[in-house]
This record gives sequence, C-alpha cells and structure tokens, in this order.
Amino acid sequence: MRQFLNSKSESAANIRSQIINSRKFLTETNFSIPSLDSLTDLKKSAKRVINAVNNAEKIMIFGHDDMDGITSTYILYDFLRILGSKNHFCYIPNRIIENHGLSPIFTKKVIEGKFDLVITVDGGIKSYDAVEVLSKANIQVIITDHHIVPENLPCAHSIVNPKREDPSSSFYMIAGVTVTYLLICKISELKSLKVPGKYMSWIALGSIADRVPLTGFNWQIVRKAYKDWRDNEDELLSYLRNGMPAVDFDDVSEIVSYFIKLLSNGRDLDGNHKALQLLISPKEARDSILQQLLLEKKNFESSIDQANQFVKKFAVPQKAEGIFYLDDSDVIEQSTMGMIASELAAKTLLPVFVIKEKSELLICEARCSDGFDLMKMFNELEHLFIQYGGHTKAAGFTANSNRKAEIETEFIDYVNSHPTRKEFSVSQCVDAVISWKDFVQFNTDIFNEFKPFGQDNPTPILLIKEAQLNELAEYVENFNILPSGCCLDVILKYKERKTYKIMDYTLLS
Ligand SMILES: [Mn+2]
Repeated sequence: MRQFLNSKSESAANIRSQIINSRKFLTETNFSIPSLDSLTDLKKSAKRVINAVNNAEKIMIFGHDDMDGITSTYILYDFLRILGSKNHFCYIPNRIIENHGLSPIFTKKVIEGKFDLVITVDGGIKSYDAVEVLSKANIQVIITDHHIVPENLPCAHSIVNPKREDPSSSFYMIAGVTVTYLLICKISELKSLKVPGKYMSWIALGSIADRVPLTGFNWQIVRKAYKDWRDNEDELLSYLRNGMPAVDFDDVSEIVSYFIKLLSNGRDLDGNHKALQLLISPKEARDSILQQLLLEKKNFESSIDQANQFVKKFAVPQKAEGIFYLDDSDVIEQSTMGMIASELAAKTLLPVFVIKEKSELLICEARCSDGFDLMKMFNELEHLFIQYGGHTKAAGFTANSNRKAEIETEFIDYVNSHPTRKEFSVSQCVDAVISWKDFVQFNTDIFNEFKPFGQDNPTPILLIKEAQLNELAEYVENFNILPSGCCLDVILKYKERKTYKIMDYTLLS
C-alpha cells in the first residue's frame, strides 16, 4: 500500500482554492482573443475568401470526418451563407475509404465540378500532390489546419496553421475548429461584421472531442462557451437537445458529451456525412437524418461495449515497454481501434499500437501517456509508412501489409530504447486533501466552475483523510475493491453525477 501525502486536512471551504492552486491556469478566465496578426497568412486567406464570395466563385470546403472536422466545416459553411454565398459546398472524406488529406477522388470531383476555390479545415497540411494537381487546374487552395507542420509546405494560395508559429503562441495548441473560427473572425473584422455568438458552442464541441489541452486560450474559449451556452443556444442546438433522452439539462457537460456521441456518427459516401448534413439541412429535412444518426449511435454504443470487454480481458505483456497489437483474427472493429488504444494506454501508461489489416494495407491507431511522443517516433520511422499523422499522444499511420514484420521489429526496438513506464503515483495527482467530515458536507457543485474537464484539466482527485468505510459505499462506484476494515485514507476521482471512483487507499489500523 502506498504512503500518501502527509498534508493536513483542510476545511471544505478550502477545496476550491486547493484545486485552483493545483491548476493555476483556471484563474485565467477573462476571455479575449489575442491579436490575430500573429497568425501567418490569416489576413491573406480572409481576403481571398471575401473576394471569392463577392465574385460568386464556386467554393468547396474540404473537412474531416471527426467532431473537430465536422464542427469546422459547419461553422465555415454557415458563415459563407451569412456572407451571401450561394455557391459553396462541402466534402467530408470517409476515412474508411479515403486516405488522410485531399485524395485523388476529391481532386477529380472538384476539377470536374469546375470549382474555383478549395478551403480545407482541420487538415490538408501534407497534401502536396493534390494541391499541385488543383493549382494546375487553376483551382486555388486555402489550407487551414492545426496538425504538425512538415518541413516543406504544399504550394497552396495560403496556409493558416498555428503550428507554423512559435510554440509560445497562444494559438499553438488550438483545435481545427478554432483555426476556422479565427479565419471567420478575421473576415468579420475586414467586413465590419459581428461574429455569430453561437459558434462558441461548436468550438467547445470540436475542441473537447479533439482532446486539445484545456489550458491557456483553449481553456478560456471553452470555458466561455460553457458559461454562455444557454444564452448562445441557437435554434439548431435547441433542436438537437430536444432529441436528447432525459438527462440533466442543467449540466452543460451532459449536453456536450451527448452531442459528441451523436454527431461522431454519420460517415457516408462521396464526400457526404450525415452529421454535417443534419447541421446544414433545412428544418424540414432534419428529422429523418436525426433518426439515422440515432440508430448509428445505438449501434456504435454496442461496439463500444464490445471494445470495453476486449480491453478488460486484454493480457498486458509483462515488462513490455509498449503494446503492439495486430488484430489478425479480426476481434475488434475498425471504428473502435482508437478507443481501444486510448483505454489500453490509460490502463498501462505505455505507448499502444492497435493495428488492423485491410486489403493489403495496415491501419494503425496509436495512443500513449505522458513521457512519450508518438509523432517523434513516427517521424523517425517514416520510411515504413505510406502516410502518417496526428499529435504527440494520438496518432495513426497506414502502411503496406508486406512490411508487417519489419514494422513490428522497428517498433519494439524503438519503444525499448525510449522507455516511458514510470511508477504511477496517484498521490502526486491529488488536487485537494480534506477530512471525512468536510467531504460529507461539501457540495460537488463547486466543481462546476472547473468544467469542462478534459485533456490537462482532468476531473478533480481528492485525498480523503480517515474515511468511514461503512458510509463510503454511497459515494463510490467501485466500493467492492476495498478489503474489510473500518477506517482508511482514500483517493477518489470525481465522476460526473456526484459519484466518485476509488483510485487508491491505505487502511488505517
Ligand atoms: Mn482536429
């Protein structure tokens, strides 16, 4: 059993200040957008979009089939409509069929469709070939992205990506939807328009789903969206909320997590996406699309149940520095690969690679915890892949099947020479130390001001001194892990809906 911090108990009134102390950024709540001038090509892109709308050019928004990509596409599509465009469309590549970035299927479509301008959101930073093909066909491309910038950039008209800036930039870690929002802000500034307030809710959805760190500018923007959610609630958000099953409507987190679960479904063919379709369709067309999405959500939830079973039963190899799982007997579904990799990484604190083989291709979803950098690894092993991309802790690649053995060997070598496994010390993550008496008295509503929880702003962890075992059961969901005894120090992680999970404990004699 671990020895806990030797801190003395604090009064309940102090829990708040203890949490604020452990997460300094939480005090930065005054929302203001830092100067937009610091973003390379933002003004150039904004001017090009304004021209395109003024000249009734045919515009294609190229998005991405995750929540960040869908929200980015939606707000730009909606804003172009506000600007007066009647000639803009969107294309969401289906990742199961098309590769990352602008595919030949897409370029063919925009060339044949005689488009004038392509604007990418949440992607495109590595689409050299496609951008070249398009510019030869006299179609200009504006790239907006937030993924790591390669050494050479595509020959686009303009490229807005906060990763082009210094890592100290306030915008460095923003989501794709926030990059899109800043483009909208710049266009609005040039045209002296007011930016629609409703976009804030969509930024929150995209940012939380994309797991950007909820600190700094991300924290400010998402926090503002939470605070203003009801004031900003537009007709579309209300419509979606009316379709929700009975949940706690007072809790914005419940609404956000429901929306993410709903709108993450809807992959379709030929650049269509049902979730996006639902957002941009006229009112009368919504109901039938919503029904389809709800059905897909239900099916997805049952694959999540299966995935959870898989994670539960997964035998973690002893002394491994990484987990390399090739699903050659087709046990898991492609749609849950990322989730399985995340769960295994959280469970083992090791880098995890979940790989499936599909028509001569290897598809990998990789996840890791602190202390490891997936992109650094992928950059080093670039020669093995057809393509790869992602972030430090969540990334993926595709490769040729015949490189299977080679990939496995090089991966194992790499993780062995870059070990990350650390003795996990829950006590180091504790936000507040409180007595049992204070714990039973305080109201979890004080946690509301720290929401939304997410990357780098996890749900609070409390160390309760001298907890009473016979009363603890009513607060925790995993009471059965405790041995019998009467009194203990216990570390609890707050869960939604006023319950906790036991993370660690010490029995007191
Ligand atoms: Mn993204």
